[in-house]
Formats: sequence, C-alpha cells, structure tokens
Amino acid sequence: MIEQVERDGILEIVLANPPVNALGRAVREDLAAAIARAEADPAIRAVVIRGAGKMFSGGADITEFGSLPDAISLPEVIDRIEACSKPVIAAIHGHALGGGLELALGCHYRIATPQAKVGLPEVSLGILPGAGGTQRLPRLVNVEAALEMIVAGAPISAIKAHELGLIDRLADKDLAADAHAFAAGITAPRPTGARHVQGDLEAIERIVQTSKLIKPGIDAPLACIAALKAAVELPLDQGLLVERDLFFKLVEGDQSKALRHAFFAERAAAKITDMPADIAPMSIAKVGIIGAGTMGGGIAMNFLSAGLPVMIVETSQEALDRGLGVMRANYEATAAKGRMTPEQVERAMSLLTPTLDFDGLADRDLIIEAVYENMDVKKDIFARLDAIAKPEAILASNTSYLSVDEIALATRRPQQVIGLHFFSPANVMKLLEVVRGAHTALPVLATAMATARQIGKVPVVSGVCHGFIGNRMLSPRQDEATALLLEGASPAQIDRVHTAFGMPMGPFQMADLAGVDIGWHRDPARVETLQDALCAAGRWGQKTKAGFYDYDDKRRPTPSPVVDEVIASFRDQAGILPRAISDEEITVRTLYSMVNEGAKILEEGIAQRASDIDVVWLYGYGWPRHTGGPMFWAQQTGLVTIVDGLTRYAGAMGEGFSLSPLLLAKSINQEGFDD
Ligand code: 3H9
Repeated sequence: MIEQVERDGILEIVLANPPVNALGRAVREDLAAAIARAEADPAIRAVVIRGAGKMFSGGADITEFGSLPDAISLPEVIDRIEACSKPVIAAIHGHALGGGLELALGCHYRIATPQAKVGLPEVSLGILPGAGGTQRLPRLVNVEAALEMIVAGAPISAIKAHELGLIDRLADKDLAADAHAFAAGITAPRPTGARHVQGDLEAIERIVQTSKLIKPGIDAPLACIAALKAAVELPLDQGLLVERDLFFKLVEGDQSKALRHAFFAERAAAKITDMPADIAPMSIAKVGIIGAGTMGGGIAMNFLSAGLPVMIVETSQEALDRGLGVMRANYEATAAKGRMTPEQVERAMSLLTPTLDFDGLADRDLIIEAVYENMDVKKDIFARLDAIAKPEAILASNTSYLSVDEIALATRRPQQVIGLHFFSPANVMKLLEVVRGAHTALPVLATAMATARQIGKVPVVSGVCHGFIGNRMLSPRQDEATALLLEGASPAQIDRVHTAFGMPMGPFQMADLAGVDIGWHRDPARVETLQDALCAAGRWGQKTKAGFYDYDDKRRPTPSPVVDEVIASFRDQAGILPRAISDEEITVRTLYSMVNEGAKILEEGIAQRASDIDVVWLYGYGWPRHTGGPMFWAQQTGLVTIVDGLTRYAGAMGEGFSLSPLLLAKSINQEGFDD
C-alpha cells in the first residue's frame, strides 16, 4: 500500500493505493510503520511523503465509515507524523483532499505542483475534516480562509494555497526531485500544531452572519463552525478532541449517510450492468445540433465549453440569429460574473458553425435533435438524418417524453439511435438521462456515457417509457398536487411542504416557472381542467406574471385571489366540499407517490438500480441532497411507513393509483431497494 525508497538520508514514502490513494486501514498501518522506521534509523535525516499515480490522496477511505475502527486511526497517524523528530515534507500533485490534505497539514512542510488542487470537501459528505483539518488549517492560513475552505468544501489551486501560506513551495517541473532537494535543505521539523491560530471568534461570527452555506437543519456546516471556534478558543489537543467528537456524531447521522450514498450513487450510475469490458467508446470529434432554441442552444454550449466544434442547424435565419444571440449573451453573463474570461467566450463561440443547411450535418459524429415535442416532426427529422449522416454517426433525440424506439424506427439504423435528455437550462443542469432504446447498440451507449462525462454531465441510463425516469415520477406528484387543491389545499400550502422538505420549489412554483401552458391544447373556449382555466385566463406562469401565483416586476410570488376563485368554482362544479388537508397527507400523496412510481420504474427495469433514480432527482430536480434522493430517503423513512401511508390514502388517490408490488414486497421482507 506504500512504497519506501531511501536515498541520501531521505526516506521517500509513496502512497500506492489506486485509484485515489485513499487512506484505508492498510495504508495507515504502513504509514505509521514507515514513520517509526524513520524515527529509529539514524541514517534517515528527513522524510518525503508523496502519492503514486494521478494524485497525492483523495482522503480517508469513505467505504470504511460506519465500521468499527480496528486499526490505527488517521488522526493518530497524523499526530505521529507531526511529532516526528525528523522533518517530514508532503509533496503534492493532482489532488490532496480531505484526509489527504490533513495528512499534508500534519507534515512539517508542503511542496506542490502548480496544477495541484487541495481542499477539505468533507462537508459535501455530511461530515467535517476529522483528522485535524479544522485545527491545523487555521494555524497555517487565516481563520476566514480556513472557514471558507472547510464550510464551502471547494478545492483551491496550489497557487492560491501558496499565496495563503498553506503550501510552502511550488515545484518547478519534477515534483519528486524538487521535494528531495527541499528535504535535503531542511534541518528541523516545524509542527503546524505548535503555531498560533490566525484569527478570532469575531472573524468567525462575521462570516457566519453572512454565509449562505450555513442553513438551519443542515448539520455539517454548523459542526465545522463549532470546530473552528474550538480551534480559536482551545489548545490544539483539546481542539482535536472537540473535532473528533463532532466528527463521530456526524458520521453516524442520517445526513452523512445520505450524502455518502449520493457520492457513491453518482459513480455507480456511470456503470452499465451488461456492458462487456471490451467495448470502447467511439471518438466524438464533431457535433451537430438540430434546433437553436432554448434547449438546442443550451446543449450546444456544453460541447463548445468542452472544446468540441458544433454545427447548429435551424430552419430560418431569424431563429438561428436569435439562438446565437442567446448563447453569446449567456456566455457573456458568465464572463461578467468572473467565471469565464472574454477569451474563453470567444474561443467557445468560434467553435460554433451556424447553418441553414441540414445536409451540412453529413460529417458529424454525434447529431442531437432538439426540436419541439412532436413525434411526426421528430420522425421526419430522423428519416432525413438517416439519408445524410455517415453510417457510424450517433443519432440522438433530446425528447423528454416520447418513445426513442419509435423515433429510431424512422431510420434504417435504429442501433445508432439513442435519447439524450438534457435538463433545462441545459448548459447548467448536471443531469443527462441517456435513454437506451430497444435497438441501441452497446458501443453507442458507451459513447454517450463517455461523452456525457466529457462535457461535465452526470449521466444516468434510462429505458424507454413515457417521461423516462425523472418526468415519469413528476406525473403522479403533479396529479396528486392538483387533486389536493380541489380537495381543499392551497398552492402555497403544497409548495411550502415541498420547500420545507428541501426541494428548491414546490409543484406549483415549478409549473409557473416552466409555463402553465406546457401541453395545453390552446383552445380558451375548452375549459375542462384547472390548467385549462388558468391558461384561458392568460395565467401562463411567470412569463405572463400570473399563474398559480401573482408575480410582481421582480418575479416575487404572492397567493392569488383569482386562482382561489378558479379553484373554488371547480370544487363547486365537481361537488367537492373543501376540507382541511394536513401537511402529512400532502407528503404522502405527493412525495410517497413518487417513491411508488420509482419502485415501478425499478421493477420494470427502466432504471438499472434504485440509486440511479436518486441521482436523477438530485441532479435534475434539486432533490435535497442531505436526504440522498427519493429512494434512499424512502428507505431511511422505512418502506413500511411509505406503504402504510400510501395504503391509508389510497382511497383519496383515486383509480389511477396502484401500489408497486416491488415496494410492497421490499417492505414486507424488510429489504432495501437494491438488495
Ligand atoms: C475524509 O477524508 C475524512 C477525514 O477528514 C477524517 C477521517 C477520520 N474513499 O471520483 P472518481 C473511489 S472523507 C473511497 O471516479 P476522479 C470512487 O468511489 C474523504 N473511495 O475519480 C471510485 O470508485 P469506483 C474526503 C473513493 O479521478 C474511484 O475511487 N475526500 C474515495 O474523477 C474513482 O473515483 C473526498 O471527499 C475515497 N475517499 O476523481 C474526495 N474517493 O471506480 C472524494 C474516490 O469503484 N473523491 N473513491 O466507482 C473525489 O472527490 C474524487 O474521487 C477525486 C478523483 C477528485 C479524488
């Protein structure tokens, strides 16, 4: 797990635990032994610790969390390194994250390549740095910078870390050689823990008051603050005890379990269960996009930002110009926020070829259709593509509901056809549903997955069904939410239950944002549903400043008396006497019913695994990450509780509702979804 090389009185310890040099049990034991060897051997003057492969270390082994510690702990190893009587130097390349950075903080000096990244991302796993990070970091950098790194969890560049005083030296070219030379010039250890904390409680309080990252009910950031306060107020040994105590509480808690689930779920989603190991993704060098509307433009931006040339096709010059204008404006807005340079904007736009010539797509490796949802239009486009695209080209549809299989049969090469369902805004949202059709060839699927990661998306495979994984689960939620309105709830009550749960918005806020008129038949005289009534009254959502809510000029919503009247008249017509609806009923009928649909998606094989469904909801709809996604949340809640709730309200939920046999079986057998 580690390699040791001694040369000129310097012991080089190389962490060798691929892929990320996680500091698991065996690595910790080997490290402790190597430090003991350095202490004992008079010929060794100094120690260098570095990582083999692509990084220093990705931190503690997350898979070990929750199991009983039966070996030396990471904090103990780091304490021994800090106490070593010979200088210990960390030589960092790639990433030094979490426990990896804490290990480097325990070393007496740090040298890093300028490209390296260092950070304490524990908060994103629902924990805090538990191997001294909260106590040692503010002894090297000021408490404000330490707090930012620990509470936000985002890694910083080695260059920035050098400016802050966290890294002592940047390597020139050869890290190992530079670290060796650095070590040779050092005569005495310099324990980080012996330094004073740079800052006071006031500095911490100032940040706490203004930080958006600290939210009531989200445990880890609050614990990070408590640990940093301990660093300011207490000597190192006592501060470390406070940190350790907080760490253990968090690691046992539901939030950390959920966030760790989310971490592994995202990585599991990339794996296709029946993909043979010898199938390699094809190379995608040129991309074509059909449609320069909101979706087409957003999709194009992903590829342009990743450096891939894109040809975008429209049917009129006006639509093309409008689409290009929106893309440029989006890029410029990003640049104005400092997240892109003007040169990067120009480079991205220079990779774009706008055209009205459909046949220009003939040389493209991947062509994505992003026109409006109409099967006939899509079939027509795919038939035309079939006539011009090169044989090995991947033909993708961005449809969000329609059958990819039916679209594929409009071509003579259905094996080349796949769904790539981007989420709006397509240049921002991380989720990509990769829709595997009945005929989709494995290399096409493998290529879609690899390309998705190349453009920074989190891909999840879905089978073909109406709405795929995400939108299909929206459907029972929306049906129940609308039924609840008629039975006596208000849009504000239903939305509040969802936002209190942690969703970014509730069903009616979402409808107003997306457009109440989506899917409306556009005949104001035909009023059969609540949606028809709102649309007929021009209440199309935020865009008309009126939907389920009224909106002011700043798009701030207020409950609408007009909507109340519309709802009341529907109740009258249907003979429904409104009743008080409890928040619990809303939770069961809107959230539990999503879990039920998720279970059906699983039993039909539309999703490969329950955690894929979680990833869809975490990355596509803003499901609160600290609950792990709908399926994990259901398991934490107890599948028996979910089934009980659904059974209790089954009558109210009407004929459309049926309990998933898989959900029922899992609850009876007391199993998890993926067991
Ligand atoms: C910590 O350190 C706690 C301490 O404060 C206190 C302790 C007492 N452990 O992401 P990738 C796996 S908490 C176990 O695709 P990349 C990952 O699941 C830790 N496994 O690679 C995947 O497995 P598989 C704080 C880990 O190159 C494989 O490695 N650290 C760990 O795109 C490749 O991963 C973090 O939060 C781990 N720590 O990105 C950093 N890390 O192949 C978490 C990864 O079976 N890690 N794996 O699917 C990362 O952010 C990224 O993995 C990293 C590499 C940027 C390092």
